[in-house]
Amino acid sequence: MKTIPSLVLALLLTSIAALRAADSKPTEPSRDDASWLREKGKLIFHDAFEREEDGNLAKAIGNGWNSATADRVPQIKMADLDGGILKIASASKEAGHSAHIHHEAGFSDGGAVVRFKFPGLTKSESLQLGFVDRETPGIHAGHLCYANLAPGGITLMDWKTGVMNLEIRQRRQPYLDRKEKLPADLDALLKTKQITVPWKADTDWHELVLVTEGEEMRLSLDGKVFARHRSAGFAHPMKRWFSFLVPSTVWIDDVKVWKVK
Ligand SMILES: [Ca+2]
Repeated sequence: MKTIPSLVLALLLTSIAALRAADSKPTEPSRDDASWLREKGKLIFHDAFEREEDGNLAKAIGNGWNSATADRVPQIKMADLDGGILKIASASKEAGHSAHIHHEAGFSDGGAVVRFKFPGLTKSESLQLGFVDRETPGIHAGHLCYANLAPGGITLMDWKTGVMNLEIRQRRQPYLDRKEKLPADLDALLKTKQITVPWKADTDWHELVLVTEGEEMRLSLDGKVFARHRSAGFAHPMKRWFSFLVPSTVWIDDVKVWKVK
């Protein structure tokens, strides 16, 4: 039997070790999550908004969208389909809540690709988007995890094992009500559940990709991973709804939801 020369063997083992190390590292900034979704995933929902809305109420957007806040203010139009764009203008004051628009999703690993822009119609425009599961007990309103795009930064948040976990929420709420500092241990715990990356909002169109893969959530903008965070709640097995929370104004041109697993 021919033996493998020891130098070749050593090189081979070193390259295997290097590959393994690369596998366990966080994903690279060059990672293309839109391609990952297209290549490994199944498209479970697509809306290009090429139609007119039907009134102002919860199902006015059509194509399976639902609004948790529209029926509170039936006289106000919060979702206007115009030229293939969903133009959201929340009546947050009148409705007592940011516009909450959601659609069935249904995946463990996967995500959404959204073309959006801030139209510059109101001050401090922001957009929160993420995943909800109202069928799992122990999570306030089923809020699992979100990305929030605000004028100065983008935040990724695990709410399932963070602020919306019922036990944590119950402990935290009295401090919020009294406008007091949180106890150090609770504050430290909650800090592990989110990450904020500085970002300067503008009024251009952007392609946003928000995915969860195991315990990691990643947000990409215009083809580049912009923020990523690992936290147990991101691995929730059923992202049942995809949802937008809009405090003021935002325009959405296209939404795709993909299931990888
Ligand atoms: Ca469109």
